[in-house]
Amino acid sequence: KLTPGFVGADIENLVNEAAILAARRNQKQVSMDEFQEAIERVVAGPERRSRLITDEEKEVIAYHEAGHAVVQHVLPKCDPVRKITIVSRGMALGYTMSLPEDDHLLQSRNKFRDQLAGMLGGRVAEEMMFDDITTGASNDLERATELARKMVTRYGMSDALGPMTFGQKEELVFLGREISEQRDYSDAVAQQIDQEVRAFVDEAHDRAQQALEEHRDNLVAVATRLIEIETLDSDQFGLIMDGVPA
Ligand code: NHX
Ligand code: ZN
Repeated sequence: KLTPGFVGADIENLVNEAAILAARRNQKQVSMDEFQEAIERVVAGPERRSRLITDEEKEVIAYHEAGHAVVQHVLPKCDPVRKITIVSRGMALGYTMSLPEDDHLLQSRNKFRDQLAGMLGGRVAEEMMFDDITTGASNDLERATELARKMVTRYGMSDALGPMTFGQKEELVFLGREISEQRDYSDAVAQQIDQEVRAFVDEAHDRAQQALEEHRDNLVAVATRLIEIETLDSDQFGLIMDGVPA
């Protein structure tokens, strides 16, 4: 349940990492704690506690992560938040871990809509709290744009363009065709695709904004707690969202 999307090689890597951690801790057995840490290492890289971060940056990171978490908590089709942290790991200055409760073979448009809003929650929180935005959201924006584009071009989820696919599958492009051959639609359709991708991203941005404006108190409470204790598990986060004082 903790490793959705992992391929065999990822799991091999994770078991190996867990074993190394257990050996380093002089344990004779690998316990769940090592597996947990190993999963996060595989997903995001090793913890970097020695990274120097200014107080201003720490505040931005905390609000960014709190933004993801609150939007994901509020929108019904987002996966539950498992962990929020502002401890650096690999490339990331902070991250919000959410995991599906069960394995699904199919995804729906409304689920994608909620997930897109969750991905933009970090950026929107920055906008709301600091009247400025940072480069930090780059990976979120990349993933959101890629998902929105797939919704339009692969899954036929745009009402304007209808149940059609556009462009060849990436795998076919990999097999050595010229890049120019992958486009099997007109300039006019290219413009429509861009417009529809933008519409999904814009809609997600507006829904994230609405959620955070509605739950601004929670946003502040979660970010404030993150600045204090750096990491929240799902229970700690849930209590804050339920209004239970620390
Ligand atoms: C930099 N990193 O590159 C610094 C060190 C906005 C609070 N100057 O969205 O850490 O800005 O919710 C995989 C995963 C690039 C690939 C994360 C490639 C992050 C992560 C840029 C949090 N959490 N951004 C986030 C973040 C950054 C980055 C990644 C990646 C921040 C943000 C990285
Ligand atoms: Zn983010």
